[in-house]
Amino acid sequence: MSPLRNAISAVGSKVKVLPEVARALETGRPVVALESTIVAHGMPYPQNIELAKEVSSILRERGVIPATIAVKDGIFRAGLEQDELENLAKAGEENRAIKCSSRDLPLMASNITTQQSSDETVQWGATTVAATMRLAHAANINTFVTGGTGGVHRGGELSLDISTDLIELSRTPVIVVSAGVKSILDVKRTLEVLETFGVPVGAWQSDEFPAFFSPESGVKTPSRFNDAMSVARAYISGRELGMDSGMLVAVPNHDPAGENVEKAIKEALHEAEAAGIEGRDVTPFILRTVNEKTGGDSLRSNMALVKNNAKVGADIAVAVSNVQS
Ligand code: PSU
Ligand code: MN
Repeated sequence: MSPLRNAISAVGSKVKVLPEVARALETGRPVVALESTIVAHGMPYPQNIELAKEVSSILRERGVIPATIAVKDGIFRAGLEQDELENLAKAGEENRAIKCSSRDLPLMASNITTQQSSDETVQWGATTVAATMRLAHAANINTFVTGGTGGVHRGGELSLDISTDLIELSRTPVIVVSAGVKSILDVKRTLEVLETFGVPVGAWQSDEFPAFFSPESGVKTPSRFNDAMSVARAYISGRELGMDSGMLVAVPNHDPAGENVEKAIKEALHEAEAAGIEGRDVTPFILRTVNEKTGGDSLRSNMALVKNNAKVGADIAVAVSNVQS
């Protein structure tokens, strides 16, 4: 073995897959990846663990095996044990988890200190949509359910604050099921960038691209997906053509709390700007502030939309496994 190959196996660049998930993948049963940023940083404890359990049940009821993606003690993971998930759910508030995007994966695997991981108490890399896609693909999982993906931030044409999620969608063949991108982002420019990067994007049973809390963004969707089988066929066609891009399936959230949340988001955006909050800290700040302002409505609505996405994602994962077999 060459020295480089030796080094690669020594740092464990492979994903450690939970036995239940590995068995499902070997036998062609559907698996859905779930991200860990939403658990560690996207929602407070204990609502985050409640939601993780409910999402798992929704998937299992439909014959789908859940696989939460994360980095634990420098090891890439697909599928967590129940006690590990509990540990992750408390890790955000206890500063034991850092937000881990694609570029952080190799650094975390070799314990390289980054700006946010200099603290020795860090055990978890909570993976964003981008990092989750990357590890899901490495583990051979093709469908991934989340809440919202990142995108082009407002003013992004000057700040260049554009989420790696969009780059990853262009180069990693995983179907991402989300409620669209938040209205704190620039929805129009996000869709422009996805078009430039050649990413198939569609709204689920709607002609409008959804804006996370609300089904309405005022922007028409580039495509419309009417059923899980058509998503699965489109995905397989892309793979057969040798295309590496993922796909974005945006599911409208019809939870009634939406309006109230929209107003709070606008206020929180002004506050973030006034406080000089930038870059990767913007999303967690906005989510926290909006939840306080809406007396919990945004959290409830966020939980509802993830569960809704899980139902759609489960059907898509089943359809992909049927097309493949
Ligand atoms: N949207 C939410 N909650 C979240 C995120 C998005 O409602 O926690 C997270 C996701 O993990 C997403 C990431 O991938 O924020 C995008 O961060 P950034 O813009 O720094 O790339
Ligand atoms: Mn960013």
